[in-house]
Amino acid sequence: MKMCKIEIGKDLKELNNEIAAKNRNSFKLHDIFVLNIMGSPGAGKTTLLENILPLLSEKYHIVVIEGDLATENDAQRIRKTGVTALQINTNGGCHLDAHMIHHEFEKINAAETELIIIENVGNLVCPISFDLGEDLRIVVLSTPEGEDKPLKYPPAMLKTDAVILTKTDLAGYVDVNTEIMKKHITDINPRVCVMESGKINGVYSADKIVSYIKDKIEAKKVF
Ligand SMILES: Nc1nc2c(ncn2[C@@H]2O[C@H](COP(=O)(O)OP(=O)(O)O)[C@@H](O)[C@H]2O)c(=O)[nH]1
Ligand SMILES: [Mg+2]
Repeated sequence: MKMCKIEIGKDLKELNNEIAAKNRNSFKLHDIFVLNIMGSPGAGKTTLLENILPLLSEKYHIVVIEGDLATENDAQRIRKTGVTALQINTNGGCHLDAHMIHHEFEKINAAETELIIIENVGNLVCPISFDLGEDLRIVVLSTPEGEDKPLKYPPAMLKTDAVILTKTDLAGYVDVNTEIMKKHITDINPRVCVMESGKINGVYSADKIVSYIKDKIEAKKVF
C-alpha cells in the first residue's frame, strides 16, 4: 500500500505566516505599530500594561488585545486604565495565532488607532513560534521564576527584541541574583535589550520601558 505523509505542523505554520504577512500589510497601511507581549502565566504582563498604558496613551491611541484561555479579567483590568481592550478566549489553546488577530483587527477602528498591544496567552513556549504580524516582541520574565529560566527557554530569549525582568523587588526573597539572570539572557542573545521593572518603595517603575517602546514606534515612522 502506498503511504502518504501529511506534514500538518508545517502546513499550519505556513498558513499562520501567510496570514501574519497580511496582518503586517494591513497594520502598515494604517500606520499602526503592533507590540506582542509574551511570558509565563503570572510573569507580570498585565501589571506591566497597567503601568505603562497611562504614559503611552498620553501620546498614542491604543487598543489592547488580551489572550487567555478563559475569563475577561485582563481586558477588564486594562479598561480601568481608560484604554480599549478586546478579549480573546482560546478555550484551551496555548497561544494566539495570526488568524485570531486578523479577526480582532476587523473590530478595531483602524483610522483612529496608532498602537495595538497584544498580551499573548501565558506561556513561555508556544506563543514564541507564532508570528502575528507584529513590529516588536517583548518577553516578560519574572525573577521568582528562577535564575536559570533563560537557559531553559532559549527560543523565548532568541526570538524577541527585548526581555523585561519583572518583580525585581522580590529577587532577595526568592534567592535570585538579577545580574546572573540578565547574563544568562544576553549569553543566549547578545542583541536583546534587557530592562527591569519592579516596585521600588511600593512604586512600580517602568519609565525606561515606555521610552524604549516610544523610540521603536517613532523609528518605524521614519522608514
Ligand atoms: N511584588 C511584585 N508583584 C508583581 C509585580 N508585577 C506583577 N506582580 C504580581 O504578580 C501577579 C501576576 O501578575 P499579572 O500582571 O496578572 O501577570 P500575567 O499573568 O503575566 O498578566 C499579580 O498578583 C501581580 O500583582 C512586581 O513588579 N512586583
Ligand atoms: Mg495577564
